Amino acid sequence: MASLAKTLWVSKAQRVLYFQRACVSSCFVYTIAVKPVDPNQVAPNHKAGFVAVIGKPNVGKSTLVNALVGVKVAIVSPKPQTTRRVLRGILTRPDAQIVFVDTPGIHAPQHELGKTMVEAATGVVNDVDLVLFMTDGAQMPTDEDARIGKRLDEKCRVPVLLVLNKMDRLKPADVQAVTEAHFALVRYADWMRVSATRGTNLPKLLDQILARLPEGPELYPPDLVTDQNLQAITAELIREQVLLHTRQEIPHSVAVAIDEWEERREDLTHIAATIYVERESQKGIVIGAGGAMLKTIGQGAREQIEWWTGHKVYLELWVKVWEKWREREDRLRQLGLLE
Ligand SMILES: Nc1nc2c(ncn2[C@@H]2O[C@H](COP(=O)(O)OP(=O)(O)O)[C@@H](O)[C@H]2O)c(=O)[nH]1
Ligand SMILES: [Mg+2]
Repeated sequence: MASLAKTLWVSKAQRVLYFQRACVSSCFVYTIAVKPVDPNQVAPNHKAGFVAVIGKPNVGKSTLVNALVGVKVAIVSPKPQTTRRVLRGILTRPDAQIVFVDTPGIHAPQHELGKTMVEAATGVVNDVDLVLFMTDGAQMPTDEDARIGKRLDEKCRVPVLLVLNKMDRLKPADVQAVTEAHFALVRYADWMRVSATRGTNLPKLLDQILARLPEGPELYPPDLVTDQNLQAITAELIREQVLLHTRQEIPHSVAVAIDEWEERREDLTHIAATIYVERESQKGIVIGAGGAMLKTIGQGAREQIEWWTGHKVYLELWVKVWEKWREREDRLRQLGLLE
């Protein structure tokens, strides 16, 4: 798994660009090689394609992508707007390769960061073979769901599958009214009721997806589970721990950057990362009394980073204040949240 995570693959027509990371002190240098795909090796009727998962914040998009890929490629939290950028999770089977495109939740943005997140999410809709429009199927739909449905009706030219998630929470008495209200969200779409956390109906959903994908060779190498490199995953895993352990405005005010990445020994990677917050008071909360909170965050993240690296990690965390970073394009660029 470690070697997969360290490798970043990008597909382009029939060719795959192979990026291999080399570390030079704290900056990362990429070398590029080209590996052509042999069309003769492709199984007959093999399917391959991109499937975007879109919807309002917190409906379970990232949970679904993780469940279908079988590896946690996207962080998840009960707080809205956890996913900040588009990322891919790749499921490879003998008969198909499905590239799931996880997206930030579509909402009415209140700052520059929110704007770039919503633009990124809506921008993928016509770059894929299929759109999964996910809603919280345990509740009546909201105006946000209706706006997304309308946008899909107007703009989306690829098939849409309506996915009603969180069926484990749907009360039997509500089934008919809630389901009908969700059907009214999009003009025409097949649908599936699922529970991403329990895995209910996911094999059926996969069958529905496969039926709508084109035939073709693999788009990514078969052992790759995500297009993110290990530094990006690490920054996200640290941010996830902050989301889990803090409340109120902190989760939205936090960004994480990797400052140093050094493989000190074959079995030990030294990582230094900075957690950015917007105010001094938030810095105090993230550090906690006697550094207790930062320790908890570091421990939770380190265990998961070690799963990806396959060996020990020494994680050094710093907390710094970057006032109003979410409003500033230069900061968003530095964090890789804006191209
Ligand atoms: N009960 C229940 N909770 C779910 C389900 N799927 C996701 N969740 C929870 O919903 C919250 C948001 O999930 P996340 O995947 O981050 O949502 P996203 O913002 O749409 O990507 C998390 O607390 C998940 O555990 C589900 O099928 N049932
Ligand atoms: Mg998400």
